[in-house]
Amino acid sequence: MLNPEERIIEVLRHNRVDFLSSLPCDRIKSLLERMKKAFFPVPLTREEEGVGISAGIALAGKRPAMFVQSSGVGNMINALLSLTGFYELPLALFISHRGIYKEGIAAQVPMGKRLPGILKGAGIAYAAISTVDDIRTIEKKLPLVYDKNRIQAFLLSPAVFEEVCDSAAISPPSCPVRSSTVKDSAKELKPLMSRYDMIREIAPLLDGKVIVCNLGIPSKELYALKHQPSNFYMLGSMGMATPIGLGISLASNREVVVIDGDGSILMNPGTLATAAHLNPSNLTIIAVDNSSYGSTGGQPTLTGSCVDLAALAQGFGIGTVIRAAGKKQLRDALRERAPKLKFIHALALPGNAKVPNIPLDHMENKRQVMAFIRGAQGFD
Ligand SMILES: Cc1ncc(C[n+]2csc(CCOP(=O)(O)OP(=O)(O)O)c2C)c(N)n1
Repeated sequence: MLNPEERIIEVLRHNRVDFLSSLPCDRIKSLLERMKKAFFPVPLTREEEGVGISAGIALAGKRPAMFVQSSGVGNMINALLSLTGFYELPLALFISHRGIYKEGIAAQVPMGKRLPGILKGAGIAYAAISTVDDIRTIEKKLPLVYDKNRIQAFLLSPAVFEEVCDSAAISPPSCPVRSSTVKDSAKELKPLMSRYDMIREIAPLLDGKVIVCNLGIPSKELYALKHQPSNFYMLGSMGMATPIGLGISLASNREVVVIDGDGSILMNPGTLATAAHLNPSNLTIIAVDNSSYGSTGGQPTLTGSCVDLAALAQGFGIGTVIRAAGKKQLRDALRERAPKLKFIHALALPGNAKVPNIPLDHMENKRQVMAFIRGAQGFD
């Protein structure tokens, strides 16, 4: 007889789930530990990035699932609606539902109690898994997630795992020794080109690659300068360009280039740590740093005052970090062969080009990108 954790793993296996992103909850700790061995694990720094990574995985035709705590749903809602829901991508959400059963932490109660109402209000389908018998509901509903491109939440009561929760030993973290001085290798560079000029400069090098572009004017500029069916013009979900690119790079063998922005990276910086940890060799992140929220009127971001994005990327553990400002520097940075993940800190002047809206429906954009990725020699 399988225990509840083994049964859930079996259901996921049966439904050919490929990638499992998670952020821990004490009540599902042994389930999470077991799952690390059964599926490709994506450890998250914040639940929202998992939505972006899962979207990328789904765009590559694979099957994502997430395991998070109920409090984490509060960190995901915009991305769930404006990315997963808007683009009709599949996502199975397994939520450790705190605050409703033998809860010892009072702060879990407000979110836990309101979670069904929050999901209902957001139009996200959910099913309560309150007893071991309810695992049958997962068996029934999970296939529809991937067949019908739906978001489906399963609210896992701690009661389900009461008997087995403490059984698995958690693998301990490694604690590296660090040097006490931080190397400062950066030459002094100043921005020379606008975002538009930068995209024009690198456009010939983007051929045949999957491009995930930051929302707003960057996407419009890319469309005007170099539309190709493998460009994904992100809408709505600010901060998700790098996670989406990371997801595609993990789930396909296509070369992926993310054109991100300083404001967006500052919104979701932890995803650089996730990217550094997973370290895909087919991913390049270009951080176009114009020290401003260009798309909303050019308000200053904190890269103009105190934050150094290259140092941030290095601090998060990305091995290849290149700073670029001039035309040749930028092209060379993109051409440079890196053993693994590459991060280009592209110093840009503020300002937007006058470019029209993108005359491409978002579902058509999704269809084209998915067809392009499918055309690659994938992992099937
Ligand atoms: C969650 C959320 N907050 C705010 C916005 C409004 N918004 C859209 S684009 C943008 C600026 C993005 O700035 P950056 O990533 O630096 O790119 P840039 O336009 O400067 O190239 C903002 C604030 C949004 N779409 N979503």
